[in-house]
Amino acid sequence: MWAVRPGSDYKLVCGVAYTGLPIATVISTKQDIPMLIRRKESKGYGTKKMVEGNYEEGQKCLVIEDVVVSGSSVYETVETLQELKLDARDVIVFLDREHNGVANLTAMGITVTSVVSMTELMVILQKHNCINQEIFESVSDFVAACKDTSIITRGKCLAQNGIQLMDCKLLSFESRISSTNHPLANELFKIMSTKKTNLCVAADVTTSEELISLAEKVGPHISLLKTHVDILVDFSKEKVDMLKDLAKEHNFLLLEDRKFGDIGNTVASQYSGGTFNIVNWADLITVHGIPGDGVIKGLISGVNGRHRGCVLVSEMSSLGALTSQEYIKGCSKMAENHTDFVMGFVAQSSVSNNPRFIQFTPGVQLEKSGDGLGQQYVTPRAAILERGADVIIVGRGITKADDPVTAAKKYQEEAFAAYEERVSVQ
Ligand code: S5P
Repeated sequence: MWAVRPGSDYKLVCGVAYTGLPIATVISTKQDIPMLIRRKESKGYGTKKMVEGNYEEGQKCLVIEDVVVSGSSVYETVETLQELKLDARDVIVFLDREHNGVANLTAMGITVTSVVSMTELMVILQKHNCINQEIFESVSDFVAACKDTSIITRGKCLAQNGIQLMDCKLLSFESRISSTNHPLANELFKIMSTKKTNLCVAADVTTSEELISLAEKVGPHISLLKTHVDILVDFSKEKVDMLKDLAKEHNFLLLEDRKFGDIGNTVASQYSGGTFNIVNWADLITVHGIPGDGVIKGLISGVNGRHRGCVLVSEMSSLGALTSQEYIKGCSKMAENHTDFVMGFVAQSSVSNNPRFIQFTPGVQLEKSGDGLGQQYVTPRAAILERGADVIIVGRGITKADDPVTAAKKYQEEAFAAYEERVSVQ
């Protein structure tokens, strides 16, 4: 295999999991070239963690595989290596099964050389009386009949794994700006694109001092800060003004997670009055769809010309949530009827294919799968690539971390990389 390699000066080799790995290991040790391993598992891993080994950007890497059929496995490996900015365009395989894999890969700019093709192998085996004419002919017929293969790219792969991502999820935030006339949806799409963050931190802390300190620290890494002001023991207008200043300074929006869920008349008073006077300072609020249209109408009555919006809680992250499919559909309909105020959904799946609506997904953590009180977690990558989240909402994964800034940065990077991966799907 080494003898038929397509080029020279390889600084790395990488086997395609799994059968390519022992071959690559032998070549690596014999030729004294460092080896990389690309994991096959994709769930929950960022691109960087998919590859084990030491490498530097721009290094030339030879990809090694035993058999090429459609070329999909080879392509997946090459794609990951190229995402890490490695020069991975050359591939050696032992056997070309002649199912169009080499042509498929060539069309993607990849050079493949093989030791033998299936036809050549049959000729050799026949010459040495290892197979009879009947087998020779049936294999030849099979090879001739099975040329119709194509490379499975990530988009097709998502579909094949039963992951239903609606079309609007393949659009970039930038391109979705034109789909909405909601000023805050517009602003959020812009913040996410320019600041390169689709992270919302759930600031579930109990004192204003902690809240301000957290907002100061994570401000540069977030597009939204979500609050539960009724958890604070010392809510005050001065502290809220400080929070608003920080939001302006670091360019993020404020989402008060009040989950309004009463009749229109009551929510109108809760929104623009009482201790918290939420309409005065929160750009966005969360609302339950249970009461029906009236809840939205009641809230809108308190807005008085300010730029405000709401997010409908249509599906919850907690175990045993009663948010049925019928309820979810009802929320989508309610949103379509009030596009001037509703800018998206809190949801665990894509509930609308309208690109104007932004999906906020809570229940996201890198470490844990639950909290013992019903919360259920998925990774940022799964939330974005499998569940269709546009924005991930992360609370304790950041607020309880030893270093919330490092944690926020990590969630920001993982979530934005997953979003970029999603929109690059063809
Ligand atoms: O379904 C939901 C909806 C929301 S808004 N599940 C949730 O967990 N939330 C909120 O997201 C919840 O109120 C909390 O503020 C945050 C999740 O926090 P974490 O610490 O579990 O990440």
